[in-house]
Amino acid sequence: MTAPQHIPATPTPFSFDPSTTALLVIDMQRDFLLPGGFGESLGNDVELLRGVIDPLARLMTAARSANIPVIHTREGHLPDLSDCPPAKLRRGNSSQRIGDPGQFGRILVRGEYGHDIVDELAPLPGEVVIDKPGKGAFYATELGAVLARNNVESLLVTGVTTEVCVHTTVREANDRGYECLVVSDCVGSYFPEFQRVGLDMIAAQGGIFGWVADSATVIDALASSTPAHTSA
Ligand code: C5J
Repeated sequence: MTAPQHIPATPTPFSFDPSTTALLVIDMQRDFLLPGGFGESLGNDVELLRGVIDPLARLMTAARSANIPVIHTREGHLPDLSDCPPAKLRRGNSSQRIGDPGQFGRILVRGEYGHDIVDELAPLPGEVVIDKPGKGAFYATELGAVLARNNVESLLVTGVTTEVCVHTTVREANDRGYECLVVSDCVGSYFPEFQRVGLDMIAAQGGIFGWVADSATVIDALASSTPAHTSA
């Protein structure tokens, strides 16, 4: 336990103890972010997501320097798709479904090139990578156990997409009692309107799901914090 720190945030300052905080990096995968990948094949402008890479890389460096564990997630499925509900398989573009061949291997299938995290944000050896079959990072994963093992109470939440996997995970985390700060320029959506509204929804009603602050503000706070974690 170290002294609580405060990050200027919306709707109020975010109080956190660095020794019980983790940085969650959601689904920064090639399938969503690379030109020519699954996300772009659905008609999306991947540049809107790629803008997250640089600030998130800086935030990850700051978190590692403060000994705050960095936990990565990847959305995807087993090669036989046995963990993908038929309803999820049927969604989306009929010519580009989960498991179909894409430019970077089978779409959202574990072990394929496109399923892995972009090079710029590659996990360091020893960092936890959670493979999740759903939108939420808690559903059917070991994330809850990892957080409990590390005494984590607060999450700095980043990744893509803001309104889908980030929001679902923040809502799951709230229901499990975690305090969540969503880092505004380290989450991304293919839809500018969803990005704006997604962030507004987090902090509305006095912080119904949590807090929002930008990466420069969070990095400043981490730089002046007293670290205490040793591993994830
Ligand atoms: C989506 C995600 N958007 N990681 N996945 O399908 O948000």
